[in-house]
Amino acid sequence: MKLHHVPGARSCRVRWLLEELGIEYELDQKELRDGSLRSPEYLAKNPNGKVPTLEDDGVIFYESGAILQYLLERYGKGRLAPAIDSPSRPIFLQWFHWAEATLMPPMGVIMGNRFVLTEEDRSEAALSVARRQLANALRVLAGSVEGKAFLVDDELSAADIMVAYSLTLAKMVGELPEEPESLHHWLAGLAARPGYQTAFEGGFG
Ligand SMILES: N[C@@H](CCC(=O)N[C@@H](CS)C(=O)NCC(=O)O)C(=O)O
Repeated sequence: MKLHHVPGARSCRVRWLLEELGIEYELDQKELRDGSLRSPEYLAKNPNGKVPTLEDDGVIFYESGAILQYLLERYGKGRLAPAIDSPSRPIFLQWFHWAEATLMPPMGVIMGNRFVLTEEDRSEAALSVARRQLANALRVLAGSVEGKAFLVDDELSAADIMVAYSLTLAKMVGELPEEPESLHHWLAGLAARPGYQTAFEGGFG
């Protein structure tokens, strides 16, 4: 199995899950700005020119959430996700998808307007709307992790991995406020795990 990865990118989610499941993998570590994500060989694997991309058993595919779901279904043996018929399953799915569908869009706008877009394409108005949306999402998350170590039941699930990646990104770029405390407490518990530490090796590249 081969994971195409950039330090600090969403491929950290995949690496973290691989570590937690104890799956052996080869890492193809790339950099955001050296053009390697735009090479014809890489674009043949992922025409979006983004990471993560996973190669396993003759199949090549992308989208961090889809990759996590595939790994759980194929290699999870029931770990890191509530059973399909568990009442916790819908809540697990809710948070799993909330990470990319609700938390990441404002982060994308913030990252774009702070680091990626050219000066003329940047917009203070867009940045301030995205920060309001982020604050709203963080308020929702904070209420759900208050006094808890994990989002679902009392154990680590792939929903924690999906969401904690996004929160780590917000923290790394100074977009995570000091309050509410519950967010920092929840993230610190997850960040103490060896799998998290391996996944985030190299910081944000
Ligand atoms: N929804 C996709 C987003 C993938 C994505 O945007 N990856 C970023 C890094 S976090 C990337 O590779 N950006 C490189 C670029 O746009 O040049 C996923 O979850 O896999």
